[in-house]
Amino acid sequence: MTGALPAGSHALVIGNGRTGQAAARHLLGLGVAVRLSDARPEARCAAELEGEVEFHAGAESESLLAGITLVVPSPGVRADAPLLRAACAAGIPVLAEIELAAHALNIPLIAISGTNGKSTTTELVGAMLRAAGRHPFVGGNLGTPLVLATQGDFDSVVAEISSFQLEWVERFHPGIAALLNVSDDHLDRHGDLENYARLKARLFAHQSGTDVAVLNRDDSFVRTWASRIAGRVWTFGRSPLDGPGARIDATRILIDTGAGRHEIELAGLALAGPHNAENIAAAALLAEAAGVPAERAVAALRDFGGLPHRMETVADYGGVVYIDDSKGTNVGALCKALEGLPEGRVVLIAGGRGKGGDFAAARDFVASRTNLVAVYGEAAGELMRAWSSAARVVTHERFADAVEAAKEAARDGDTVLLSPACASQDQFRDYQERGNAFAAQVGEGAA
Ligand code: UMA
Repeated sequence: MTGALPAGSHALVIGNGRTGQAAARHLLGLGVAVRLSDARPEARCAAELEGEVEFHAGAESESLLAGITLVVPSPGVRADAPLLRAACAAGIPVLAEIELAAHALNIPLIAISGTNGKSTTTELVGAMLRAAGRHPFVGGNLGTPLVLATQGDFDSVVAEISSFQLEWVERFHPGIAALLNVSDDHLDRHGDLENYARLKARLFAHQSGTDVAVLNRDDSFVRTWASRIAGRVWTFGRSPLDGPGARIDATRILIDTGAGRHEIELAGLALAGPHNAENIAAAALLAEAAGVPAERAVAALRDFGGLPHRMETVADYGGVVYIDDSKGTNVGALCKALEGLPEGRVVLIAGGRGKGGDFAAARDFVASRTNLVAVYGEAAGELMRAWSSAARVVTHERFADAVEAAKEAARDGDTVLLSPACASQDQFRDYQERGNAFAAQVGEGAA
């Protein structure tokens, strides 16, 4: 389906979360009749949508498709859900919420994807645009559905885009787009790394020669796409520059896109560690592609404080630093977290709900950096099997007990790191709730 939605359209929006409600409001605004469903029997229609949408809670039967001409699934709905299969079999178009947004937006769109670092990079690009006097919408997977960018007085959009959001796109076309890295994540949903990576590459599918694609040239998966992208490719990495882009070394980032060269000093930035150097390099290139003067971008970077639940120091007492990296929900994020910490022993808390990644890939990092690992939750057994021959691992069913064990084990000079390598939903609503629980529990000892 392309172009405006035909008159008389009747949409089924699946999922009564942030995306579903925003998509429903957006469609109502376009004059489309909306049926909004949620698989949870206890789901309730939001007050502002009551009387406006036809609301269904509970089992998702095919009868929900009766009279429907368009289906908009929330990102949390699996692509192989029976209702979506039935819609496809019946020839009913299925469109992602980000696709609806892109149809309605006529301001520049900067999209950022990757397994790790995309939230930090998205926020940083937003800050750089603001520092240049622009008024961007900053959202997407970050937390605010992209369709909300169509409401409000924005002059540009900076969107964090997940693989879930890219499952049902058709002509989603960011003029500036970045792919930061690809490693095991969401394999429980996408099957294997190839499929997951292919979804991420959809970011660039409709780019043309005037567009800019920012790629990590040191990432073996990402690098392979450079030759298939129609846009101008700018790369970042630690290896020597082989075209326009950014080169990271131990103390600075050299930016050279052909239009001029400048350097960014890394000392003194709140965004510390090798993984953040990559995020900064990508953000600087994206901002330059969007026309932000270099000195404005650097000023925004110097003022940037980092993101909550992303390597956030939440307590520091008794010689022990407590770091909340609850948003690190995959194995790659854990490796980067351990790699980025200064010298010293680490007591690691990991666990929750596994996402099909290979925990053994973090074994060497865990072995060399930790003196204790407290694992918890659904993935505890798998984590124990992956790491116990290389590190001291204790297991607990409940998150709070793992945190307590870590607190008790930590000694003067240690870092207690929550970097779970797993999703939170076995014991929490989301990673924020888990991070807040960690901060509250470790904060108790600070008084
Ligand atoms: N539901 C159904 N049927 C299903 C599946 C879910 O009815 O088959 C219902 C659930 O009962 C629930 C609702 O759908 O009521 C939730 O929908 P959702 O899971 O898509 O959640 P939203 O609140 O719409 O949030 C989504 C993103 N969630 C996911 O991708 C799982 C949010 O990303 C995003 O911030 C938000 O849209 C705004 O764009 C979160 C996330 O975890 C942060 N993302 C993953 C990640 O970063 O790793 C991809």
